[in-house]
Amino acid sequence: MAVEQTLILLKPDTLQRGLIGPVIARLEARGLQMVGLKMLKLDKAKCDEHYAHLVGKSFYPGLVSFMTSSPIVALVVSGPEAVKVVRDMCGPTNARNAMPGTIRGDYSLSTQYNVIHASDSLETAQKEVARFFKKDELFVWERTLDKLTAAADEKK
Ligand code: IDP
Ligand code: MG
Repeated sequence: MAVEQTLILLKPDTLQRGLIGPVIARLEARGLQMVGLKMLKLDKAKCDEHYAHLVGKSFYPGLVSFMTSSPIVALVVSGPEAVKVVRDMCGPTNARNAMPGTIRGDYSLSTQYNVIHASDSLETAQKEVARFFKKDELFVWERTLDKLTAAADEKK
């Protein structure tokens, strides 16, 4: 079971609706580890690069104006099979088809305003992580708090 990193974008609708915290809480509660976390504003060039597979679609101009309308939050999370795990947590693109319990299924009724982007394959994840994060913005860290707590609390 491979430990993977995947890229997540919390879209402008998530910021506007005050749902950044609840969405991140779900990722953390699932056991995924935060490796990178920042707020940024997408520009058209970056949007064209990120959504290259959609340039030319009739909805694309609307998607660009949505994605560049407010800041977004970009995250890299890590965990066992994280790419598939996070995609499954998101649910399908059209949130009306997403099951309750998924992020899109619980927070959206829209195809476009669907709260979250997540990389769709390991290969895409590697490209997308590098698109949004420099190496020194990624932190690979150990869950040491349990060990530290046990050691600290032993001292009377
Ligand atoms: P994904 O986000 O589930 O991977 P993609 O097909 O890669 O879906 O599309 C990227 C984003 O473009 C979607 O999350 C959604 O915001 C938007 N989008 C995709 N299809 C449509 C559409 O038919 N109408 C409006 N927006 C769309
Ligand atoms: Mg996609």
